[in-house]
Amino acid sequence: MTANELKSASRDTARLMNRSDLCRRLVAKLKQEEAVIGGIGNSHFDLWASGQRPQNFYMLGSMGLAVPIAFGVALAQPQRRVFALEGDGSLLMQLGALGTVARHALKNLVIIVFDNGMYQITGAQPTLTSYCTDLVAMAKGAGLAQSVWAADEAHYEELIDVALKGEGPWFIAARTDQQPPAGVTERDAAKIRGRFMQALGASR
Ligand SMILES: Cc1ncc(C[n+]2csc(CCOP(=O)(O)OP(=O)(O)O)c2C)c(N)n1
Repeated sequence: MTANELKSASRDTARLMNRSDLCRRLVAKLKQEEAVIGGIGNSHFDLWASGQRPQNFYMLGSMGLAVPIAFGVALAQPQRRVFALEGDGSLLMQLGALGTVARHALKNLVIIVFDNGMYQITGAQPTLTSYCTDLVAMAKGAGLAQSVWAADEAHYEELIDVALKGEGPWFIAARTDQQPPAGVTERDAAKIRGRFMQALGASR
């Protein structure tokens, strides 16, 4: 089954879900040392709070880098399934990455965007998605045919199951609420990088 064969939602009909809950649901399904890159913003906080796997990387510095980092990992390690978790604000800052992902069509790459319509971590300033911008439409326009809005939690889980088995790249968008993250990442960039590279067998 492909994502296109699953029921689809639109941004307007997608249920407002909770980012911490969605991170926990994802992590609970990981069994094969999949890599997960949590973007700056609350995505990496909730990834951290979902259980600290050494195959998780937590982006502390710049917006928009979860997808490029995940792309690099997926390119270097095609046997490993790689997830990028990104906020809508950060994704909007690095939109060109979607075209790069589409052009290379890595089968092992999954992008999950948590769209809360705001830059929540810096004070809840509204992003473009709270006005008129549809990230799934943008991803499709960038060439990512397998782009879908998750209708609700059960659909989100179905999409993750498909993405864990089927050929990517996948772009899964979830509308999320305004709840604060469930934890705060340890702010030690060197430790985060070292542990991640070691877990991926990429230490120098
Ligand atoms: C290039 C860059 N610009 C601005 C910032 C400051 N900044 C850090 S996180 C963030 C908001 C992130 O918003 P989003 O990705 O939507 O995630 P959310 O906080 O809503 O989870 C901002 C403005 C930064 N770290 N890097």
